[in-house]
Amino acid sequence: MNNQAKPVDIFAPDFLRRRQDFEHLWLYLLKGGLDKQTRDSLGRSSATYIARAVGPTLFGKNPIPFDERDRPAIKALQKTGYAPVANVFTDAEIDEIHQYFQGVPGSISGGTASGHGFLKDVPPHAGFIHFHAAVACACPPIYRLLHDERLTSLASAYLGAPATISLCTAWWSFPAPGGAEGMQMYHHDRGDFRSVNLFVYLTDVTDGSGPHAFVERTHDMTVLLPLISQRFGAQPENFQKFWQWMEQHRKTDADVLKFFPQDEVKSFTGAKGTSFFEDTRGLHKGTRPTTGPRFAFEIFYSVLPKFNEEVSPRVRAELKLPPGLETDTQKLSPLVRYATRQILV
Ligand SMILES: O=C(O)CCC(=O)C(=O)O
Ligand SMILES: [Fe+2]
Repeated sequence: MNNQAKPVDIFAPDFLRRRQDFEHLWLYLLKGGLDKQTRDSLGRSSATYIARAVGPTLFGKNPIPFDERDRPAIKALQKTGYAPVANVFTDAEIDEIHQYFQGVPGSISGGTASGHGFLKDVPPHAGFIHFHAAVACACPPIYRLLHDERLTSLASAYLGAPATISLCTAWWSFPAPGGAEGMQMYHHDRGDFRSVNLFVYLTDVTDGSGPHAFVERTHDMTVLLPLISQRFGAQPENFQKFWQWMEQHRKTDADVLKFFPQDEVKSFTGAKGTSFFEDTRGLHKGTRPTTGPRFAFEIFYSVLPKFNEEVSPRVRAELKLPPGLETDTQKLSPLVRYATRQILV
């Protein structure tokens, strides 16, 4: 871990009592110190803790409120790890988002490229351009979505605690030469011990333009353990091999298919606007595009903040937003104000 590279005065009386010492310990536990069973348990406990610490201020004595129409989505998330939802952007908003991201710089990576620049500057051999949350949140349709109380309630009800938006990002993936890299290989996210993502396609996504893929029921031990017990319980060697393999951060497609039949791998193709929630503690990847690029957007809702990222919220009142969007923080619903506090103040 990079914290070990920094000189730390281990003889100082406040060593291990400072905020950053605890953040480093927390990240170590999250990113390698604990097995999945323990990580998921910690996620549940931290949700209980946050619900008790924050819930009374937001909702009084009431449980986390959510729209009854979202009950099936919450159930589907619990059971399979994902849930399609109605398109969150209109076609006109998607056009506006495309326009917006042509005019702001992002981080170019993948293939043999790296650097900072605009979409028009991305070289043909690059794999990605990612736009930072501080840039994305000022795009009016995205700003509106970040403040969508119904979506935030859905995410919170699934998490079991008022959600924190720890990240929102838009990114293009390109059909660059070379093999799958980074998030194009199956992996599980470790942004928090408990989290859920909203993904939105901003271009049409076919098999050739890098569909997102997810291995059903791999997100939470309450569903994964019964599944694997049933599948490999009678073969102790395979059972053990599976859990060791699960802890590897990145996995090949061939290895995934050794443990899971193809029909348990959900591949999300769909027209631009396609929107779905997914618990990315489960195995997933963004398939490497082969025939055309893909533009996507995501919001990462978690129970605790993402400690490996600095908080640098934008000031709402300073954003140049069109009328109709609430920019007075004091006037927001308490849940939305709480959820967006890492990104906007
Ligand atoms: O590009 C994709 O579909 C995968 C993205 C991913 O792995 C993530 O957002 O955690
Ligand atoms: Fe991921």
